[in-house]
Amino acid sequence: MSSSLVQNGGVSSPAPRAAYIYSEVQSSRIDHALPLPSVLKKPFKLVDGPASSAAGNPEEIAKLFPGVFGQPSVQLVESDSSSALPNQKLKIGVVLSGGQAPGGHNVISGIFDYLQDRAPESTLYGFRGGPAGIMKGKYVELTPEYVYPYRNQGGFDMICSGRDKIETPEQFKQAQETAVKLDLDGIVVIGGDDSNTNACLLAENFKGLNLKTRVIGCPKTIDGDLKCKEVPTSFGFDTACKIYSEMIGNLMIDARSTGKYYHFVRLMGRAASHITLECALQTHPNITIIGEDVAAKKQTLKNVTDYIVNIILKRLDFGYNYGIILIPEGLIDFIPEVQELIAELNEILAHDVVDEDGLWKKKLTSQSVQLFELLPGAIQEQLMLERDPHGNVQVAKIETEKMLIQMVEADLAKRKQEGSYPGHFQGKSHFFGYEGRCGLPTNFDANYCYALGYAAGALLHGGKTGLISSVGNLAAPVEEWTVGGTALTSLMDVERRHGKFKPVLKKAMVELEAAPFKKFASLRNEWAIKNRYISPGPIQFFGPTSNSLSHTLILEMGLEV
Ligand code: FBP
Repeated sequence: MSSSLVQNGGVSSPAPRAAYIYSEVQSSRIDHALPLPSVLKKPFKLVDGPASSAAGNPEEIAKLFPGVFGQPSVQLVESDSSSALPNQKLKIGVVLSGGQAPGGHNVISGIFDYLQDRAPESTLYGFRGGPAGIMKGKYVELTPEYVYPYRNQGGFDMICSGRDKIETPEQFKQAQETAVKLDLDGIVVIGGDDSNTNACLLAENFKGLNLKTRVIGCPKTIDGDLKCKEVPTSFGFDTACKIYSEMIGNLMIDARSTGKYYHFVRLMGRAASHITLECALQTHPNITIIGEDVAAKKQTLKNVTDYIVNIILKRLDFGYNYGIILIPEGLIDFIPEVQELIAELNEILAHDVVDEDGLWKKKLTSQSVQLFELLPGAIQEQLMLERDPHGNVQVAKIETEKMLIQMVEADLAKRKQEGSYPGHFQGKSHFFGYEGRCGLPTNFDANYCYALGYAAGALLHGGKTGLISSVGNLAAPVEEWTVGGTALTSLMDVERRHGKFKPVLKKAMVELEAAPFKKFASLRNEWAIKNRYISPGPIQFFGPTSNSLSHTLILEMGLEV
């Protein structure tokens, strides 16, 4: 590989990291050698499976992706060197897309090392600042010296990320121009459900134009909602949940020590409640709200408040005036009456002037006005904040934990006045989100990401496109992990939006019939009253728990925790 550092476009980006100012732990991680699945250590070939279909509406997906629909998934299998992939110099681009997730740097290291090991003298470009970097041609050539300080380190700052989408014809044209200008053999898109949908559209677009550039996705998101049979988990989920669980465990001991606070902890997870469920399984809090459960029971905000109040009252009977409550970030989106209110507010914000005299409220239905008036002022303001580029409420900015504290407080104050609540409620609010996204990746995330990146390199080397890198058999030692690629279209369905079919990679929500939720549901009543707190402590890199998998993954694989 060339050792020069090429920057383009005068982008303002952070100065590259300097490993000499690292902490001892960071330094020790840099040189930590990563194991590879044994198939990646020997000559291998790519073996196609049967033709694939789609997660839903295959006819529509076939129409939207005529070039890549139906292609088989692929497995890497050991081979003799005569049938292994030929030596070839490749030019590959990599992009990080969406929110940070621990392990992203290792995916890039995996691609980089694959090229060095299996396609010497290849070039790897890192697109800066997410998909906008592809469109604007902002990139850096990744060299051994450039990559080194980021090995096994958290964060995305090696090339940074962004949330832009490549969707309009002009944007696709810009992406084509970059691919042609850099003479790219392939692009690896490291991202969540939206980014991988975009990766597939790009693969289709390039294929339709007979460009040689192929596109491979990698499953990233701390939210844990990009998974399927072949892709058992998204990277970053393991590390983020372990960081949050350590902090929750600490709060549990604090609560037990002071005996006077209820800690309301809101946990990241824009849509699905996987993070909240995993942290509950790791720590055993007194109350855990799971959004998908609330939606299935069609609960109102008042129902959720009543549930919390009832447990607080019962705990007081047992002499406990403290507790830990976990709330998923996306909760309000699961409550039908709040969904209705948000939909009405979206319309108003899109088309009307929100005047100070409140005339806009006349456009709300009477049920929504009532609910809006019931909400604390700060939440009302947060619901009116600007939407994200896709028109969604920015749930990370809505302080649901504070709202619930106020609602519980009001209920208990009323009971106190009536003489039915002798306790003294003090709620403390916490939001654990950003602090989990850039931690040093756990051994699992470090190894998983490295294998995902190495596999992405292999898939591009084998001329594949429109696949997501997939590594399986994760309960076994790394050497026995399986490696391959899954057709992105096989994970897709369509949604009808603005009169047109739009492809979407289906989000994997918490399944109420699956083992992780069932296990939680069988224990939640006991955890509510009896204190069964578990404090997992900090992430370990050596010793007995250092290679443990998330409870969710273990239970989903049909194993016992
Ligand atoms: P991705 O889906 O892109 O991985 O991001 C997930 C997430 O971390 C959510 O948990 C959170 O709601 C959101 O990002 C916050 O986004 P932002 O970084 O734009 O504030």
